[in-house]
Amino acid sequence: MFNFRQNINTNYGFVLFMNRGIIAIAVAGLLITAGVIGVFFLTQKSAKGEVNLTSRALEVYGNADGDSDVDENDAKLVERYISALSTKNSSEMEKFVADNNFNTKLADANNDGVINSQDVAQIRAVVNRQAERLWLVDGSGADRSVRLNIQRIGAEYYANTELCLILGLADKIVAVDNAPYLYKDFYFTPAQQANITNLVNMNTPDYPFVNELDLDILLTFYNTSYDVKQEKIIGTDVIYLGLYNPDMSNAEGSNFIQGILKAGYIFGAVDRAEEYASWVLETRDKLADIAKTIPEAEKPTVLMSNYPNSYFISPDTKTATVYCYTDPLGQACLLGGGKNIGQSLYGDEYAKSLSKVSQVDALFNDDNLTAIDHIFLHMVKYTYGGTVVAGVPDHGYLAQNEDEIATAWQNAVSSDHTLLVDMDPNDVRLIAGDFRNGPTGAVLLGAYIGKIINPSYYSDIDPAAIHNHYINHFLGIADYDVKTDGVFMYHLDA
Ligand SMILES: [Ca+2]
Ligand SMILES: [Ca+2]
Repeated sequence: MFNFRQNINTNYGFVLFMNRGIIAIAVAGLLITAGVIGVFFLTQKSAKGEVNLTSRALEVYGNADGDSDVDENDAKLVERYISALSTKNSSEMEKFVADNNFNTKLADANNDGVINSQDVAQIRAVVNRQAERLWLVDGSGADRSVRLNIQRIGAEYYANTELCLILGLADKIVAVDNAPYLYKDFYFTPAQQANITNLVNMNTPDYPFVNELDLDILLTFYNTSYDVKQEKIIGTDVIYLGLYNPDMSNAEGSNFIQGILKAGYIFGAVDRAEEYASWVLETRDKLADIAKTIPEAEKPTVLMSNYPNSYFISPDTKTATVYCYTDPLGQACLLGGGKNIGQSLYGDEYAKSLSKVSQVDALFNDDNLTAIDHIFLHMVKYTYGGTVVAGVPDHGYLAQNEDEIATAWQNAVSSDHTLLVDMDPNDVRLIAGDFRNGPTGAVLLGAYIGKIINPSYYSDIDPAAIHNHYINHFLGIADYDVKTDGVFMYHLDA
């Protein structure tokens, strides 16, 4: 077996302008809209041109001033609050809270219901990594605490595994479930692989087996059976970070960005987490800035759908999924300057939905009202349940050739699919599940889509370079180049 992690870069260079949750970037201009639907809120900047990574308080206890970080400013503010308590009356205290954006919930750093000097000490201990535990609000909105001495990490599915790599934690990962385990030659060095156990199916875990692994923390993929996992896996902090729904239309307000930043505090990699979050936001802004310059009438119409369980894998299936506004696939379409067919099909429901299922006849009739210019078909081969989906071709980081995907593509566009006759089959593409199931939000896929469907507008965007930067710089995997390695997107002329 070959291995891409021969030269792992553990000495991450931090961006020089980085500074605890506030990133100064020299970009002029602000957002605004491209029609009522398809609005992306671009990065909000202060009067000084600084960027906030979160539009709401980072939900880590100790964040007394309600910004995007926990730092010495929070400790000082809690000291001032305690001191004010002894001299001010209640209306003066209300003014203090309002004037300082004082977050009375998060200021209680040890979450014991009282704000006192112990919280000041806890904040400083969080900052210098001396705290025994950290309290935070998880991706489901529930209070949790985690021990900070973390040596043995379990990570579920691609997003959590890749986030751990981004934060430089590969040496501490001791268990992943089946899907990332099958990617081990891509993710891990041979030495790291020797430490890693396959958790197999974490949708319905084998609890005695998981307990034997003595994990300090388990990053869970989704919040179903979250409480059961916490109860049954003894002595392990089970945490749902909330990476599942990135919501690039309002990433600063999303659990996705919050989850990345919270992981920085859990694992002692705050600068790295902030660097990654800011890269996602900057890349999103770059793409959205281009998309908004394209006149609505010029935007190609795009169907974001999937290959398995659909009309595209078997014409006997009469329905197809249409990914809508709130799904990362729908958002990638918008970041690439596409008009999502779901908008005209579903009206108001489009903006509220992850996906809907339509009869194929409604998508591919000949009335020209629903003409589709491009189709992108998302694929998942290895599921969270530890299964392999039948009929889905090999794709992604470790795919070694295009044989299987070429056959699948021929199937998807074959003459049996008579309703596709009005389309150029080369405008149908199969896309790797990695785009949606990793922790990149919609930005990687959005860059690819923009370059394909609006090449002149996205002429300065180099999707392969963005993807390689993600792999080489953020995942820390050297000797990998998406121009020659892996299979991520396919049509006949690819
Ligand atoms: Ca703060
Ligand atoms: Ca307290």
